[in-house]
Amino acid sequence: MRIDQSVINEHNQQYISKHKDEFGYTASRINNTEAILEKLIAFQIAIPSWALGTGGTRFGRFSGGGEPRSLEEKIADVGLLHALNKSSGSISLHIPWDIPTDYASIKSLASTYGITFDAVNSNTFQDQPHQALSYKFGSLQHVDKGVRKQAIEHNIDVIKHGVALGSKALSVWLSDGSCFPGQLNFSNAFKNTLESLEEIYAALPSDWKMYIEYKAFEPNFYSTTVGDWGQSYLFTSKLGDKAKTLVDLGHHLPNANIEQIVSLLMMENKLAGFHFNDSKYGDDDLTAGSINPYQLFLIFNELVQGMNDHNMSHETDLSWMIDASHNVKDPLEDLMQSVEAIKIAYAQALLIDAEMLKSAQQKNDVAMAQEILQNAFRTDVRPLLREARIRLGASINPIELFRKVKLRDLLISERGKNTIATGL
Ligand code: LRH
Ligand code: MN
Repeated sequence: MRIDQSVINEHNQQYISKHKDEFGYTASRINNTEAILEKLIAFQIAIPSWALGTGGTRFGRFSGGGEPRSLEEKIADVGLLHALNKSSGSISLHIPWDIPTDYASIKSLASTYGITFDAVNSNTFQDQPHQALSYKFGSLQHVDKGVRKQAIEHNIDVIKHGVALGSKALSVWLSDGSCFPGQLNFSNAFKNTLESLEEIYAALPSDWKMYIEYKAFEPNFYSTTVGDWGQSYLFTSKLGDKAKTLVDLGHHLPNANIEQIVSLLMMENKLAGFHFNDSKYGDDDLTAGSINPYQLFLIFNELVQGMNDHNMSHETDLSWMIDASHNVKDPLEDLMQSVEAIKIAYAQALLIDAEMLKSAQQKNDVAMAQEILQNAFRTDVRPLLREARIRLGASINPIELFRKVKLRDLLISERGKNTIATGL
């Protein structure tokens, strides 16, 4: 499914004059408008290949129809998102949910949509048909060397798929852990996992990274072998410079201070990037910024300061990815809202006067420090995002256009009402 540029331009026409007023007003109140626009235009967020269909829970799944039936249709859906917001310029694949059959045709198809391939994800949290050994009691941690070997080989296979597609990172999330006291020897599980990760690390091409994603619980409910940022940091520090910690916002225990974790991982140059989403309780995988937009803003405050302090490229030095699951929203609308919320938090963080904040902190002027942050957070930056989209040839209002041209209905007429996408 492709949307014609003329349809986007025609739809934008009706909003241009109102936008010019709002953009003019916003630009008149901030002193680095063009610098912020340049950064917003360059800021691309990878879309998870496993979140283009309706998710669900063990209690039920309510499909919305028109879901992608193949990797080709998933790339087309990311292409549609990118045409509408010009901010979703890459896809993150999950193997074996999205094994490319023909690398060349997949790459050329993706390039026709302006899509590249971000990190590739391995999967040793499910047993595949015809799999010799089960991951029921873990994979890289497993007491059985044969199971660990099988999981190591899978990760090395995933690297091969990624190399063929032009990806530059392997993303490893391990569900490994235990559900009951006494079930697992924690230090043996750690050592087995480290030894296994070392074999995978050794197979990484020289210009690749390995992301180690931590998670507090689920599917194991007593211990998780990579259960928090400290454990992930322990692994990445022992593995080497190519190993970094991936922060999935939903993988923390309640009230964890994620912005502090981000600040320290950046200080150690051990932050890989993010799986953006939001949550109220557990790994809810809700729309980014839908529950706690202030936390997302505070995380971007640490990111912008950290990237500037370490002279990092905002565009390429960290991996910006979404990880969501859609139970009640249209997957594409949900992803467009997440991209918008992430870029709003980024733009607000770019408004923060870092020098003024540092001087307030040096003077322990707590109230002023909060004033500086909240002035930025309470600034409506949406005119800046719209201006960036217009300059990129995208839609001023992606979701409204998605609905106006009935894209979901068109996808249903093309693919059917009951198609099920691989993934979560
Ligand atoms: C685990 C996780 C991980 C993925 C999976 C799809 O909860 O966040 O990033 O592999 O979701
Ligand atoms: Mn994740």
